[in-house]
Order: sequence, then C-alpha cells, then structure tokens
Amino acid sequence: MIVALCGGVGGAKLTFGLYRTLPPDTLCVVVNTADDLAFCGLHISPDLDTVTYTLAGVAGGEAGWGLEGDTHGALDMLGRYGVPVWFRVGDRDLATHLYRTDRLRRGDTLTAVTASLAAALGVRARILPMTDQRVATRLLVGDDWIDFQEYFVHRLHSVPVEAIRYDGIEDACPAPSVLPDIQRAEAVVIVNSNPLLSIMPILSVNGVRDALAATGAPRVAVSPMVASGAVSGPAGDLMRLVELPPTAMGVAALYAGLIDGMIIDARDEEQIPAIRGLGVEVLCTDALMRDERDRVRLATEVLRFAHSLR
Ligand code: FO1
Repeated sequence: MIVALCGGVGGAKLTFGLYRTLPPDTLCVVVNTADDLAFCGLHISPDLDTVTYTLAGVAGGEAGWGLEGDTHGALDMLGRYGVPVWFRVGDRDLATHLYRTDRLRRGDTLTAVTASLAAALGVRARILPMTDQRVATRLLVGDDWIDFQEYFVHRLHSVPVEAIRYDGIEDACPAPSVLPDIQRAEAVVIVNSNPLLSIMPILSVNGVRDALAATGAPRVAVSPMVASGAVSGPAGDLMRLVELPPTAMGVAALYAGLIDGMIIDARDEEQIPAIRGLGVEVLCTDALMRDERDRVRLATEVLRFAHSLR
C-alpha cells in the first residue's frame, strides 16, 4: 500500500500518475476536506471530487475540476433566482453533490459516501477524506476572516492574506482507516499540492503528524515550487505566512521531520545542499507535468526514489 496525501487539481495529476503506475488497489489517497463548502444546502467536497474524477478519467479538461463537458443549465436558473453563481457547479457534477448530501443527511459518513462514489465511477484506489468531521480553512483578508472558496474562486486568490486558520481542526479525528493505512504503508508520498492550503490541513488532523513521524516507511514529498515559485495558484505567496521562502527549500523546511526525501525540479538544483542540510535526501528531475506521460514518468521516479530510501 502506497499512501498519498493530496489536495485538488495539481496534486490530483501526480496522484493519477501513481494510480496508473501501481496496481490500482494498492494506492490509498488521503484528501484535504478543509476546502469543502455548502452551496444551496448541498455539501460540496471539491478536492475529493477532483481526485475521484481525475482517477476515473472524467475530470474537467483544462481547469481540472468538475466533470469534462459538463453544462451549467441549473446554475444559470439559480442565477435568475438571484443566487450568487460564481462557484461554477456543473449539471452532472450537481448529481454528485445531491447524492453526497442525501447520504450524509441519512447519517452516512463522508468516508462511506466517498467510497461509494469512487466505486460507482470505477476507481479502485482507496480515496479517503482526511476526516469525517467538518474542518474549514479561513483566511484573514484585511479585517475579515473569509471562507476558502470566497478567497480562492470569488476573489481569484489575488487579495493579500494576513493569516490562515483551519476551523474545527482541534476536534477533528482522522477518518477511520487513515492512521492504520499510514502505519502499514510501504511508502508515503506528499504530492505537489499547495502546502498551506491542502497539505497542512491533513497534517494538522489529530494523530496524522504523529503517525507520519513514527512510520518506518520512506516518506517523500514532491515540491510544488519550481524555479522559486508555485507552478500555479497562491502557494508561493502564502509561504510568507510561515516565514519560509516560496521555494523547494521552504517546502522541505515546512515538512522537516516528516519527510526523508524531496523531489525537486532540475531548475532548483542549487537548493540541494540546503535541503540535504535538513536531513532530507533529494531527487532532482523534471517536476513539471504537461501531459499524461509526464504524470506517469514523474510518479515512476517518485516511487523508485521512495523505495531507494528504505
Ligand atoms: N474552481 C474555480 O476556480 N472556479 C470554480 O468555479 C470552481 C467550481 C468548482 C465546482 C466543483 C468542484 O468540485 C470544484 C470547483 N472548483 C472551482 C475547484 C476548487 O474550488 C479548487 O480547485 C479547490 O478547492 C482547491 O483545491
């Protein structure tokens, strides 16, 4: 069993590569749920859906979220009723949120619903929410704490953020098989997701950091920073909140004590000595994923590197 810790679109690409490289039922993906939101009474879990759709091969084209070729008829009608529709939920995607919300209201857990959705879409990897409880990332913008999707989608992550918090994290227990899966993993891969928005919420769930620190399995992280900046999104900018540089070295420092190895891009080669100085081994390669071949190539290199650290 290989365990991957993952957020949304960027991380899902490498996770797809892992899924294609490994026997499918030997991959377990622990997914950030601190981006979850309520929309018209529906429970939306964007990162869980992005990972599930990506592994199922039905994810939304260029953008990477939602379903490929989806339409927005329902959203357009909601707009006519005066509902804010900046969060673009597609018609077929809506079915996922209806199904999830109905099951949750009947008392099922997010873990159970996620497993049903994945199975229905033919995904054989185990996809786990980080927790079955509600955790919500909130960001301090000016004098206001705003919701994650308000920041990320509505304000296009272009406003200055003063602080981040994960509401509910103190009481969040890991979803039932998260800790056992980390404990029996052959290797743990922290994929190239946004460190503060996607990975830190997972690491902050009670017991996850301790389980990672205690496992004897090799633990590797793939840097989302290439050439001293994030490949996409606000990851680089947010690193200043933890007083770390927006570089592979900064991410290695953030994960220090929890990783044995780091995969960085060849353009960041000069950072190798500093990262090794943290006690973290380095694999330097082409860390950009332009297409499906790149995803599989990088995943293969990541797994080979992890095994070399055993
Ligand atoms: N991201 C956007 O940038 N704009 C959207 O309108 C949007 C809608 C959306 C609907 C369903 C879903 O599962 C994801 C969606 N996302 C959208 C992606 C999502 O907000 C972010 O990628 C993640 O939360 C960050 O990991």
